[in-house]
Amino acid sequence: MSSLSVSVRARRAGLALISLALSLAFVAPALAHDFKAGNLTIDHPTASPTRGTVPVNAGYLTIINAADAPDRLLSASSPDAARVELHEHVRAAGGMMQMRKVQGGVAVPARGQVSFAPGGLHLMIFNPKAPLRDGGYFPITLTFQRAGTVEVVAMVETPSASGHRHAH
Ligand SMILES: [Cu+2]
Repeated sequence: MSSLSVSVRARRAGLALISLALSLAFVAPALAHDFKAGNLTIDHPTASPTRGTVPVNAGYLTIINAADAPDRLLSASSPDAARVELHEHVRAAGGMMQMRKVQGGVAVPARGQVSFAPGGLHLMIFNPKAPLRDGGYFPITLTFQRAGTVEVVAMVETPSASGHRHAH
């Protein structure tokens, strides 16, 4: 049993953010954490720390759908950044990996899941108000076609070594 599992209903997101912040203050970092939006679970959202003066950061998470109907992540935003886009990596001619904005949102299959992870789908965070520091937190708002809007708190941590870095 995870020592920290936070269930968040979208309409109580504000309160839940406060209690999450309080619980996190008393536990070691890098624990799993998750958020609920209807039948969706948003598992362990993270954001990459700011490198130098680069004004973009990547966000990662897994969305698990317990419903018999598919859903779709339409958009993301943050009160602490100019804008957040849904991105994917694609292999271009010549084998180079490039990233591009996802058109039309990201499908979350019925009774399935979709992962945003290094080298694949990711959130692209543009111009955060303040640099993101390892061990910190960053708020992200996700809007789904069916489940509606949910606020999550990403932990700022360096992506695992298995993923390759991407440059802009
Ligand atoms: Cu990107």
